[in-house]
Amino acid sequence: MGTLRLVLGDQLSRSLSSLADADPKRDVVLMAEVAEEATYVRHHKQKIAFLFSAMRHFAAELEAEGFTVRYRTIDDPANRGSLVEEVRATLTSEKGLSGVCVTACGEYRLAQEIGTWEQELGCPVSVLDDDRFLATPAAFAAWAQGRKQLTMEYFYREMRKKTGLLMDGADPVGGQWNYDAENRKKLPKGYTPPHRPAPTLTQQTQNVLAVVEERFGDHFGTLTDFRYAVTRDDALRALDHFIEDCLPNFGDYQDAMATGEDFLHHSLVSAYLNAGLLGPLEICEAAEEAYQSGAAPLNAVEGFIRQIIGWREFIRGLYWLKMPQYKETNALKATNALPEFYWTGETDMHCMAEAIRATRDYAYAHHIQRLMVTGNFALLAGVAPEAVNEWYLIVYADAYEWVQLPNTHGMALWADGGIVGTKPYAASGAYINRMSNYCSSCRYIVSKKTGEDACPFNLLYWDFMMRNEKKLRANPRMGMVFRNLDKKTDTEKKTIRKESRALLQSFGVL
Ligand code: FAD
Ligand code: DLZ
Ligand code: SF4
Repeated sequence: MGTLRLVLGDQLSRSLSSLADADPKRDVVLMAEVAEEATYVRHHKQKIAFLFSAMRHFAAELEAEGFTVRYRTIDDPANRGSLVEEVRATLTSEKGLSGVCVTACGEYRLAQEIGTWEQELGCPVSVLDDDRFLATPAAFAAWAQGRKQLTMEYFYREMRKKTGLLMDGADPVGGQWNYDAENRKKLPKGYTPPHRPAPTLTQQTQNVLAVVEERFGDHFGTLTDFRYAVTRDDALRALDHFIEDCLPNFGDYQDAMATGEDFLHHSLVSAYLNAGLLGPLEICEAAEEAYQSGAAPLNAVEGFIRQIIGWREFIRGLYWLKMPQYKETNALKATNALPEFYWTGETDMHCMAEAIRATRDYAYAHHIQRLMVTGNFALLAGVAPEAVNEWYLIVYADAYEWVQLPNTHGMALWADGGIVGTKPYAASGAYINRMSNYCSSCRYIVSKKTGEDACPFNLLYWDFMMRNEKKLRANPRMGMVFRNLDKKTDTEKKTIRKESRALLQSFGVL
């Protein structure tokens, strides 16, 4: 008897555990584009197009290898709309299948559902570990056991030792584990970041783009400038380009932002990595090789590797350790509405308009835009975590709950009360001005703290501190902030409160 091997949209890796011992003679691979997965949140059009096209190319590669692949397209009239019904139909239509095998999925919601399938389908369903990560959920839990604070930096050092990346025996190459202090430069005036070539659209991608526009035309985002690689080969080419042209300055300009520059020196690999077209180790090894050959400096290479074997793995470990309670936390009791301009980009705050425009056009924004612009605004404005989490899960092509949630809920909103970050990443306009050229094109004035034209981030920053004083004053890392708040007179505080309220009302937040 054979096995039905279900491959999900973000499992496009030939080394996938559910394919490792697959027998092309007896087994059947099932891949399905289903409305349930495409609409459980209203994903960005480019996210759906990227995944559907990448799924179709991956299915064709498996077929070329000799596998029997049953592939259900979204516009097939026989499409049953959900994964479980597609599995059931395939078990019925294909003869000689005795059970189902699937690699563990990336979202708690679907994992719970798959847990009911044995009963639902009346056959064995085996769920295998997803070994495309460096740390299993069990290994992360063992590392976390007994620690008061889960600090990424310590976890990262373990991952460096485990992988041997940038190690000189037992010591870190260069003598330091972390070169972050060197990675905070603003982009020099007149500087042109590297050109980012896009792969030629295959016929399959063009078909998918048409289907997505027709079927999901009312979802957020545009399809006009679709630039994603949809095969492993094209993703590898994009990686090569990053390593050669962008990595050398990745560290220096990692936190920089600039009007009209949506990609800067970032790798743009997250969508490929999270969907399985590329693996974390091969990416880090390519970066290390650039350091060894003298093509990229240590601050860039260490900073880049840390994001992948440090942050990415740490975030995933936390998700599986803390779910499902994690999602229910709301440490700052934030309940306000997400402003409409998160969907339209129509706001006079130039930094926000830029981040949302890039998000709409590319299903992408880089980390500092996500954290210190759109995330920071939602934090300061007290927007309810559910609304912010949903927005981030919808709008980015790399978004799956295992990685989106701890980043949004924990890192950006501090809704977890200090698990991901010891203090909220709250910042006034001064930070955005220091790291970007946005403020010079803004109708608000970044140096103004109150009054007409005052930068909203300035007003909201102090209002946030006053609103959350009881919860944050005792935090040892917030001492300086509250000492500065104490220097404000009662009249100043009243003005901030009054103007912030009016501002939030005008934004539709209150
Ligand atoms: P680069 O800047 O080139 O970094 C290299 C790689 O490091 C990324 O591709 C990514 O795989 C990894 N990485 C870096 N930072 C993180 C991090 N904090 N968590 C996990 N991996 C990281 N990343 C996602 O992959 N999916 C998400 O849904 C997502 N949502 C986010 C939401 C918020 C509010 C914030 C603050 C961050 C979020 N991130 C998310 C992390 C990070 O912003 C993106 O991974 C990164 O911007 C992707 O662009 P890049 O590939 O050019 O990254
Ligand atoms: C995100 C997504 C979308 C949009 N569509 C599909 C789909 O039609 N079929 C599928 O197998 N997977 C899809 N995915 C990815 C899944 O949502 C993803 O596997 C789970 O969220 C777990 O990470
Ligand atoms: Fe953003 Fe304020 Fe600068 Fe305008 S002035 S771009 S709102 S930080």
